[in-house]
Amino acid sequence: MTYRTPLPFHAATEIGTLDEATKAFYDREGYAILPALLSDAELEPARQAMRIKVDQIADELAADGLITETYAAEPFELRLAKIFGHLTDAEFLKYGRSWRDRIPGYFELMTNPKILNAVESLIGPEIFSNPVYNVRPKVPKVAAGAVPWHQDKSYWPDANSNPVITVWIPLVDATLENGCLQVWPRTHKAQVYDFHQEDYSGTGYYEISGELLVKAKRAAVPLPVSAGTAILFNDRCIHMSTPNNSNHVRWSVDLRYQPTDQDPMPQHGVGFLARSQAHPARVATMADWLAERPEHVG
Ligand SMILES: O=C(O)CCC(=O)C(=O)O
Repeated sequence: MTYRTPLPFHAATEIGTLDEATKAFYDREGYAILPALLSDAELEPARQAMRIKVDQIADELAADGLITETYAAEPFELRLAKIFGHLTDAEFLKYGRSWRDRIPGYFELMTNPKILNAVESLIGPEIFSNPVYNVRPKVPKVAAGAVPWHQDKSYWPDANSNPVITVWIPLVDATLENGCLQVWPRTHKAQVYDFHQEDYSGTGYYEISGELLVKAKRAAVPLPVSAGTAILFNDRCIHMSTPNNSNHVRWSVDLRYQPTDQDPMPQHGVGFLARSQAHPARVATMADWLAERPEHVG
């Protein structure tokens, strides 16, 4: 008779922890790829949250007479593409270039232990979830889907918060065609470069300026990855993504984490205590997050 040896508890909870080679790569290149970090089942709560939002948008556009069909039977990757298929960029941008709603599925994703393990291996066990998290529905052909070359830190140049780690995860396979993330390696230890607000897409995204932009195009490393793979980078790493030239939506999230002793950036919203060895009772619950409380104080 054969017996299956169960995984010891600590092994099951430490999935996501970066090995030494990956940490060295991250430190040198400024990004790391964690292939298939999350399973389809682990992505599902976030997908469900996105479906709720898409339902709301479809109902609103139908009520305004802008669409005659809500495409409710279309699959996750196609529905929003169909909804905006004949609408303008401005109509898409009415809902924001990215979304930051408090729908329970997003909290489930942001507190996924594998993600927190990955972050812990870079900054230790006191982890604050930065208020800037984005759900990105990159819809085909909509100019607002493309994100110009930038450093995230240009959005909070005065914040004394370091390091801020982005965990970027696509919910469909991210490809060159649908506009996967692209990075400029080894820029993550640099200063905040000059930037300006771009004026061609209607988004007002920040873009690095001048000669650097020319260099970035030559240095670009595209990172096509499968759904559930995580790409980690910090807020100085220069990155971008191209428009979506496929027929489906390139759904992704970018989540941000930092050590707890850093500026929580209240000017960008309310973050939350995601993990703490020192104060485990203060870690925010779903109810805290929904109520926009940064910690559990009950
Ligand atoms: O998802 C994208 O296309 C761009 C993501 C990005 O710019 C970011 O996470 O800071």
